[in-house]
Amino acid sequence: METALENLYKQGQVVGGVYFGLGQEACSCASAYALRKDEWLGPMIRNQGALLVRGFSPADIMMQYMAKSGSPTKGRDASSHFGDIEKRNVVSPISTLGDLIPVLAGVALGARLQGKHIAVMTYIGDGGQSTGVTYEGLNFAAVQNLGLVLIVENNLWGYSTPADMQFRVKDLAERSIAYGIPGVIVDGTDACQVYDACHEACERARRGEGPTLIEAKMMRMKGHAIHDAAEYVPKPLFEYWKRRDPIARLEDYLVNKKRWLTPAENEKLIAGVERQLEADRELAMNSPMPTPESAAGGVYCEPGCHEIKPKYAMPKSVTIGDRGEKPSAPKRSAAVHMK
Ligand SMILES: Cc1ncc(C[n+]2csc(CCOP(=O)(O)OP(=O)(O)O)c2C)c(N)n1
Ligand SMILES: [Mg+2]
Repeated sequence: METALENLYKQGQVVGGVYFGLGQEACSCASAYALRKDEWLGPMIRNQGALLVRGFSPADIMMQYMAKSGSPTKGRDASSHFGDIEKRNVVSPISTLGDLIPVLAGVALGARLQGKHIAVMTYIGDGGQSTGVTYEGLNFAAVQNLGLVLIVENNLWGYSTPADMQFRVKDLAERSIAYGIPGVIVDGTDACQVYDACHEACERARRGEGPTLIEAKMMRMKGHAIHDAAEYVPKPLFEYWKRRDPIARLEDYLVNKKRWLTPAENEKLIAGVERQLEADRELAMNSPMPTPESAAGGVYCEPGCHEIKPKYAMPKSVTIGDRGEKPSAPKRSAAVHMK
């Protein structure tokens, strides 16, 4: 899909830039699969894969980039700022890095007030994790014992800043110790590892045991966005990580290692995806732009526009000090593990 977006951009069909998650597909997609349908995702710009997993179509994403009237924001934004709080439980990305973290913690708190422990998931980059709001949001989730799964996407670059100019610790998962929560390191190019760690973190969240920080190590295989040729990245780094391409790895796992897919089934699968992408691209290309008269609509709140109803039950009142632990919950130990 992202390759199709790149082509649409080069054909002058895209309004604005295009952001890519190439090299990060395993992290983005496998993590989202660990969530249940009634749980919540807060994607960032590199998580277009997660949007597909949550049920958006490639046409939705293409039309959003092309600012078409059929796009999720009806042409009001030309990249990633859309979600779906009604059906898909997706919170719209917030550009100020880190700000999604307290929002998702708030979603988990809201669910708990309705009597349900749910898992909520969001992402932050190696650059964005330095922000103050990351600390505030994750610390809040930790002390409130909220089911936040925070995936730190360590893709070695924050725009043109290399990771070693962003932090001094060896592994970003070490940060979990200071929050008093579990920290896990995964190879972000291995879909199975990502899924296992996220599944385990979601299960903790559902048991009411609080947040988990997962550091996924991988590499941003393009520039920050399409305008950035990434000439500051040493070439051997690309070569090293190209050999660890997440899609090729999963394909090798399914076809050669496990033999769960025959080569013929795999070809059929790929052909089916290509066909869908082509159909979605046609649909997006042929869709109209918004009419000029509609430009002011849907920009400011209209009556009923932000009505947020309880999804799980009517909220209960809470007593001070109630952080969601069940009376039978095991006592949390001070020691924190890192895997
Ligand atoms: C608080 C804040 N500071 C700066 C920016 C501008 N900005 C947007 S993306 C980006 C780089 C982010 O790097 P990283 O967090 O590593 O994410 P990646 O792009 O690698 O996925 C910057 C500096 C921003 N959006 N918000
Ligand atoms: Mg980064």
